[in-house]
Amino acid sequence: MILYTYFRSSAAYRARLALSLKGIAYEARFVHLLRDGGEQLKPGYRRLNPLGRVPTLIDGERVFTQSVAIMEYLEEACPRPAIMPGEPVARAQARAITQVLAADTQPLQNLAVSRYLGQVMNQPKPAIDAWMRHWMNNGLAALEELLAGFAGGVGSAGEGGSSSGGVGSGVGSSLSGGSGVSGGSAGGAVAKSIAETPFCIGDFPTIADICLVAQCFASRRLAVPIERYPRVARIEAHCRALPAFQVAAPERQPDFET
Ligand SMILES: N[C@@H](CCC(=O)N[C@@H](CS)C(=O)NCC(=O)O)C(=O)O
Repeated sequence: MILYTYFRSSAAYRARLALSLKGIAYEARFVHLLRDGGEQLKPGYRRLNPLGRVPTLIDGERVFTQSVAIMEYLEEACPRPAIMPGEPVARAQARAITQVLAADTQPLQNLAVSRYLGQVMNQPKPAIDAWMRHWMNNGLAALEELLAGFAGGVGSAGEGGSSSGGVGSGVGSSLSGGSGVSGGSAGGAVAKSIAETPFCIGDFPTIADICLVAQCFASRRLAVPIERYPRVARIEAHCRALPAFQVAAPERQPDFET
């Protein structure tokens, strides 16, 4: 496989982490987002990735864009080791965390957005940084609350839950603190609380942990105090100590710059 990546990109970091956790070897091709007006915007690269973003993954003749789609493709093409929980409620929880960060947080801090705020909206750098920090804190605060809900047992399988309520009912119950949680039996990962596991959900790293670690990296660059979010900080520290996370870390990439 070939991965188009940039060390500083949190979205590319997600793809690197998924590949690393699955032990999949790949050739890295570097796309410098700042050099020469941004290599991601050149026509050659845009033929692979029409939005002009990293990452892009090539597997044989196939081209994959969007880090979440890439992670899910890798999970389906190479199921072991898994980076998704096995149980439906836990899968929905992992996807919810993924969406909070990949859909509702990172897009607001992206380079294209900050460039637009500066060049088109004439905003000065301090205002742009304040914008980015605002949305980062917004996402991290929501993440912390979601994790607390999962840890408190709401949204988890609980005692003998039936699976009839399905994913929507389980997650809805967790957010409202209700007791009618659903889910299940298979895997049992969902029943684990954060007190028992160092990960977001269950006892192995999933796409939720991948997104959490990548978001913490992006937020630290703007001096957002991750320690304000103790559960997030704890999970980040635990994951970053694991060899598979270390290999994919920005500072370990050949294109790393200080
Ligand atoms: N939703 C996309 C986001 C990709 C993305 O925004 N990548 C950023 C780096 S983190 C990028 O390439 N930015 C270049 C630009 O904005 O010009 C994904 O998850 O792959």
